[in-house]
Amino acid sequence: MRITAEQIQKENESQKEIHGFAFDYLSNTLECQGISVAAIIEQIKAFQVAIPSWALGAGGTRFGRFSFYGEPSTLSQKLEDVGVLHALTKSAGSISLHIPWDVPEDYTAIKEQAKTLGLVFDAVNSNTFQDQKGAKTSYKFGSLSSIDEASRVQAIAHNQEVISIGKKLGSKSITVWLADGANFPGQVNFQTAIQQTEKSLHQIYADLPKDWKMFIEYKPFEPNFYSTVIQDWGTSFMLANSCGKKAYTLVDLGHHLPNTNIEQIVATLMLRGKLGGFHFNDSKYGDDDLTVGSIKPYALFLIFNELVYGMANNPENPSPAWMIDASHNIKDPLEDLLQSLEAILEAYAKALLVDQLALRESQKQQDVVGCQEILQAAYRTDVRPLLAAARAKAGGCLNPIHAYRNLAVRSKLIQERGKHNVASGL
Ligand code: PSV
Ligand code: MN
Repeated sequence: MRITAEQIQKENESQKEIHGFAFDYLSNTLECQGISVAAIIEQIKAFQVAIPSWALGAGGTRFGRFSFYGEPSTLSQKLEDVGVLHALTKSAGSISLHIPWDVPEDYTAIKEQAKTLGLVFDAVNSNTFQDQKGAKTSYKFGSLSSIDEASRVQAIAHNQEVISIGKKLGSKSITVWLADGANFPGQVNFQTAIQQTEKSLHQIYADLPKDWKMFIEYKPFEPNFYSTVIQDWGTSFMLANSCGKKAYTLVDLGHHLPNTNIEQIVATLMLRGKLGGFHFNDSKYGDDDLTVGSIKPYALFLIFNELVYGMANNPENPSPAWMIDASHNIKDPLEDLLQSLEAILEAYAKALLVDQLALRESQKQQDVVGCQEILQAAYRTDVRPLLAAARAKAGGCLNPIHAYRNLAVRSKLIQERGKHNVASGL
C-alpha cells in the first residue's frame, strides 16, 4: 500500500477552498500581531516525530485484545505503514524499532525500502522485560539490576547487540527502559539494585559509538507494583550523569504519577542539557498510552512551552528525539497515530506563538494575570490552518484523516494482508 503524490494532490484540491478561508483569517490575525507566519510554518514543517514499530497494530490489555485487521506482521509491512503516515503528514519520517521484535532479516532490502519511503531509523529499543526463546537465563527477577550475575551479563550483551543492529541500520541512539523492580517489600535491596544498574549501564555505554546517544527512560510502576529501579527523572538523571556526556534522560508522558508537573521536569532537565528523548501519549490514571492530547491538551501545551523555551535558550541540550509511544486498543492504529501527530504539532505551534518577551516582562512586573493572559492567548488560537499549510508545503495532505478515509487505506490493507488477528495468529 502506497499513497502517491497524485492522490495527495487530488485530495488537497477537494480541501483547498475551506482551508484557504481559515488560513487567510489566521495568517492576517497573526501578521497583525507581528508574528511571521512563514517562519512558524517552516518550524512546523521541520518537526519530525518517530513512530514506534509496536504502535502499528492494535494494542490490548491483560484482559483482552481486539484486532483491527490488516495490521502489519513483518518489519517490511511496519515500514509500509509508517510510509503511509509520512506520505499523508510529512511529519513522521522515522521509525523506532524494538529488538528482538524487529530484527531485520535482510538489512539491504529494509534500508532500501526505508529510503524509498523517505524514512530513517530512529532510536533502537532494547527489551529485557520479556524472556526470549532459547535464553539461558530469565529476567523474572530483573535484568540490568539483577542480583543474579548471569541475568545481568545476558541483559548487557542484549543491549550491546541492539547497538550493533542499530549501527547497521543507521540509527544513532538506543533507548533503555527497565522493567526491573520489586512487587513486595524486602524483595530487593534498593541500594544494591541501583548500584548493579549503574554498573551495567556503564558497560553498555562503553560500547556506544562516538556519535550515538543513550536514553534512559524512567517509570514509577508497572510491571512491578511496589518499586521500580529507575522510577523517576531524578534517578534517570543521576544514572545519565554517571554514564557520561552521551547519556540522557528520556521523558515518557505516561510515566508519571497523577498531577506531576511534567513541564517543570522538562525545564530542569533542559537547563542541565540532559533531556535526550521524549515519548508522547496521554493518560487519565497512569501509563494509559492514550492518543496524545486526548485528555490533557493544556498540559501538553505547557510542556511544549518549556520545550520551545529550552530549545531556544539551552543550546547545550540537543534537540530531543521525539516519538509517539501509545497503544491503540479500540481505534484504527493509523488513524490514532494521525490524531496524535496532529495534537503534537498543534501544541508545538501554539507554544511557538507564546510571546516570550512579553511573558518575561510580565514576570518581572509580577503581573500574574498578565502572564496567564499571554499563555492562554497562544493556547486559545486555533492553529490548525498553520499545520495544514505546513503539511501541504511539504507535499502532504491538508486533512490527513479525511484523506486516509477517502482513500480507504484500512480496507486496502485488509485486502492485501488478509483478515487475520496478527497478535493471536487467528
Ligand atoms: C514502557 O512502558 C515503554 O514506555 C517503553 O518505552 C517501552 O520500550 C515501550 O513502552 C514499549 O512497551
Ligand atoms: Mn516509552
